[in-house]
Amino acid sequence: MKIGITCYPTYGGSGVVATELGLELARRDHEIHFISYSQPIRLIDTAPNIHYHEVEVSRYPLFEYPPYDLALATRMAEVSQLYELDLLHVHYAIPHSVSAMLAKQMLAATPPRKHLPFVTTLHGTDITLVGLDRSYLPITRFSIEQSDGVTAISQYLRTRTLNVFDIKNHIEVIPNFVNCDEYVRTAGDQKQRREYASDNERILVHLSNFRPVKRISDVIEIFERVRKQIPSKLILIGDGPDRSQAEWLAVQKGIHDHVLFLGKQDRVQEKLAIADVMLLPSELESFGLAALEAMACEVVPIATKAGGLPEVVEHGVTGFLADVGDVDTMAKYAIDLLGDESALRAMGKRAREGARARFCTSKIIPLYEDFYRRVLSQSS
Ligand code: GMT
Repeated sequence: MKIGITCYPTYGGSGVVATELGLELARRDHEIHFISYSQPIRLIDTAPNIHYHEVEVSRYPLFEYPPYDLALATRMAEVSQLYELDLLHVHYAIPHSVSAMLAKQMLAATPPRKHLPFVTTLHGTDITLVGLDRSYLPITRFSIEQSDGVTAISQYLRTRTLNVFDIKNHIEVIPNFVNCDEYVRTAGDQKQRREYASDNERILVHLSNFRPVKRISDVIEIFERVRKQIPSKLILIGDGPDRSQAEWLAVQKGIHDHVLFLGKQDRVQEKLAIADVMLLPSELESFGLAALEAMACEVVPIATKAGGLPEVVEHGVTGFLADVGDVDTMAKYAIDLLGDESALRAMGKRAREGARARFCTSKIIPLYEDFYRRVLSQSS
């Protein structure tokens, strides 16, 4: 198939999933065309069947808000016609599904009249936050209804979308995935540990875009409690609005020397694989891709029971779950586990097995391929 993929090319989880999906589909001999305002950050590997088309948005003094969604729709239509795409797959409803809807209408109305179905994948904040804003809700609902296929990354998000938006579409749940060959703990990675921690120290890790929903201050609070009992370091991967607040909190608590802010990283698997535990105390996660990536690397997630996280992490088996804000309980889980080497390694192995059994690319990518085929056969 020839597939156009649009996503936010930055560090958000939806862009990561979209890019990894495109790369995996390309490995399965599909022709992939990324259409976005900049090259997706994980689009490092290239291949002859992977193309990237930049969307140029013209700046003009009149445009206080440059109309990216219109430029995107135009580029989607151009690329679809030029490369004879079979379908578009957009990640994150706003504004991508609206642009895809416009591109589809333009192509249908303009000779030689091409039929271009589009699939929308819902990731979370496009529904739970942005879609609930009255200024976006009606158009988000409309573009979801107009999609030829809709997928959600967890049961939680599917149910929430159906309830909040009151739409009648079928929403297929296709969970997020991880490449279990790339996200793996190796002996070589363990040598890298020494760059960050001494041999007697444990490593806790957090990976996010440092937005308020991630509750970064809870990460620091948990680590402060852990550090009092277990010699350890905290590695923070990513960047975003709450980073400086977290840095300041670490200084105030006198633990700044043990908290390592690495910023944005290209190959997060190499950093994850040296850690023992991941802290993910989010207010909400419709899936929690970071937890899954950690699990594949035998890193035990300690997360909240929020949203779709219980679909990823099995409490007491592949990780631990606590109430949002309950930093004492999350710290206790970490302290007990980090203090018991054999329990830690056994849970790490179960975490990887959990990831492998349900969320490996080999299991999930064929679900997307089947879904595309169904959309193509139903909408032609
Ligand atoms: O977590 C974020 O703030 C980024 C956001 C996104 O759309 O880029 O992540 C959402 O999609 C990820 C990939 O599907 C999920 O793993 C995250 O759980 C989800 N975030 C939230 O629901 C807050």
